[in-house]
Amino acid sequence: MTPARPSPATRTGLVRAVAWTLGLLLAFAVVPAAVHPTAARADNPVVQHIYTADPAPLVHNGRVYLYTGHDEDGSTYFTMKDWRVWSTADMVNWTDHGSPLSLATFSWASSDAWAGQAVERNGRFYWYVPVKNRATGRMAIGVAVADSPTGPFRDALGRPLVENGEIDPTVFIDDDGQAYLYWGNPNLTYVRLNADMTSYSGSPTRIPLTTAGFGTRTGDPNRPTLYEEGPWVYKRNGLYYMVFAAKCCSEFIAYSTAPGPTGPWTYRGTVMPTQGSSFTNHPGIVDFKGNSYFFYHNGALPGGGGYTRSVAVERFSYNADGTIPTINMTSTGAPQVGTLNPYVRQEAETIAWGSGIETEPSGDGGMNIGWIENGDYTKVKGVAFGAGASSFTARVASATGGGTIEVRLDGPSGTVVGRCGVPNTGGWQTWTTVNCPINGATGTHDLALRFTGGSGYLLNMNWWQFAPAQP
Ligand SMILES: [Ca+2]
Ligand SMILES: [Ca+2]
Repeated sequence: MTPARPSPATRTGLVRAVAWTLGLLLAFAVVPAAVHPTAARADNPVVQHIYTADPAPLVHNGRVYLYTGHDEDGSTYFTMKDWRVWSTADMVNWTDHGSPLSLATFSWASSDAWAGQAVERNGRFYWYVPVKNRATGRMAIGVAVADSPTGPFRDALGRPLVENGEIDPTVFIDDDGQAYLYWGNPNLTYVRLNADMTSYSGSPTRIPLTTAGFGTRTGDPNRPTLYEEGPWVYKRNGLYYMVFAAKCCSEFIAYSTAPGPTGPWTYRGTVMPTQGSSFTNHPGIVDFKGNSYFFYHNGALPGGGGYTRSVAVERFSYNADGTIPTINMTSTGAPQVGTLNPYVRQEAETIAWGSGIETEPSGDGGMNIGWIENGDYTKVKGVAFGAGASSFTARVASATGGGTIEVRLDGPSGTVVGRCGVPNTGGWQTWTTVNCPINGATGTHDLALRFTGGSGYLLNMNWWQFAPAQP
């Protein structure tokens, strides 16, 4: 599908810079050398191979699906053309599901694939996004629908759902089944969605932006409250929460609560202070497997900043009275929940930390990793080998001389437990399966797949799987 291997020069520079930064950090890390010196501890940002922004998590069937925007490499404005989907079962190993929604999905949209949110209802997935309406030149809210959380999504209406020149939709379905769409900058508006999730009843209604409801901003007579944009509405223990980007610029994350979905709102203070070298931030909150998680974005990747952002996540606990504690950005991220099973097929694009790789839609189905050069690697965390693995299988393709997959425990410089050669297969999307013996992989370890070979691109990988040693 990409026979010419177009060189993502900026991206390659980015990931190389990540690797360099990690190397520098490791070089100066005060860690006993005997303790896996190359096991990178960082799990934030969630994605390393592209810039991501405006997180919207959704819990479905034992996974967190993360819907994000996508900042173009080297961007100097909010130049955004598509949205991305990622998912995880353990909060650290994230699977790249590619881009099932883009500006091209909306025939009436011209630009600005900005911050949206997806929700499930009756087995269908509805993704609300702001885009510029070509006909009016104003920002409008579109809705896309799919039968799977990873799409493909199609335009549900062929026109905007609502349009008032404002952005940042959040969607919430109350316990009684009534759904609400909230959005806006500089105003904050809601409308009651019908059960079909693609039409509404009544008129869009403005939420009064009072200082009691949304805090006091000083220095801007046009914006007397802290509310700026990016609302995220949900309900917990009977209390309604509206988390939002506050003040500008730089933004911080604040929140308000209310006894009902339409208010009255009471300002509750800061969730995340201004941090992280992006002048915007954007909240998303879910509970998953007994924990609460706060998603946000910053400029933490090399080359990162206000227009080249990255989504990150922290675990947190509500205070006993339901208030949200102050949450700080970390490079550590959320701890892993559970382990990864190496004895079932795992996608190559399931990654805790990647260096030098890219992803693309695969002719073999789903996504594959590619643009792999000598020394590039992927790492997954917490792989439960148990009594031991006997062999490793990988689905691979190569239009060049191929290379070697080094199977390493704990990190890209960790113990080699196997080496798999990958031959020329006749094309970047001409797939074959390679297999090699494994020795010494027992217990639970991080796993690095490190790629070695000559110059240029070596191979693509779609998936991998270990076989257990016979008892
Ligand atoms: Ca590369
Ligand atoms: Ca795959």
